[in-house]
Amino acid sequence: MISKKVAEALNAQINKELYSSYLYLAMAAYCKAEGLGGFAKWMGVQAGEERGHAMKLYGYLEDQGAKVLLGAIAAPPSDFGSARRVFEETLAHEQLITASIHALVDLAVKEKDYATQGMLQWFVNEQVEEESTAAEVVAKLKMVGGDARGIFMVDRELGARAG
Ligand code: OFO
Repeated sequence: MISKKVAEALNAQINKELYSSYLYLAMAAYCKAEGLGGFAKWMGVQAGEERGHAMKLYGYLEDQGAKVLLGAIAAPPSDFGSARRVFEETLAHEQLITASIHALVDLAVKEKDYATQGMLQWFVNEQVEEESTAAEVVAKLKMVGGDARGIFMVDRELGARAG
């Protein structure tokens, strides 16, 4: 059994993960409209992964006999300015999520909730990967600048993401 405080915080994190999914879906729609099918594919797969993160927390709350409470999901932006901005915003968003996960770990430690600490470790590790992947794409896009051929190549590479 987990405390009310921890259950509330995990429910709030479910909302953040679902917003992440919604944000990446909005980015997918933007990229597709800009003719960047590979970027759109990558973002679509990412949106699915974020839903998976929400469901991991959902399942954990259920396993702990806590009630899942779903709140309203905020509307994401629809215009991101450029392909590079898309990934800069992705990186900034993932950094926010990392801070949010770390705050959850702090709470679980404070509450002496060992099971939640263990469950959250997966998210701590996942965030290292999420930030590193986004930073790598930002670096590539900085390198190619406005060069259409370079963007085309990054688009092809992102389009190869399985999912
Ligand atoms: Fe992108 O890791 Fe969940 O939110």
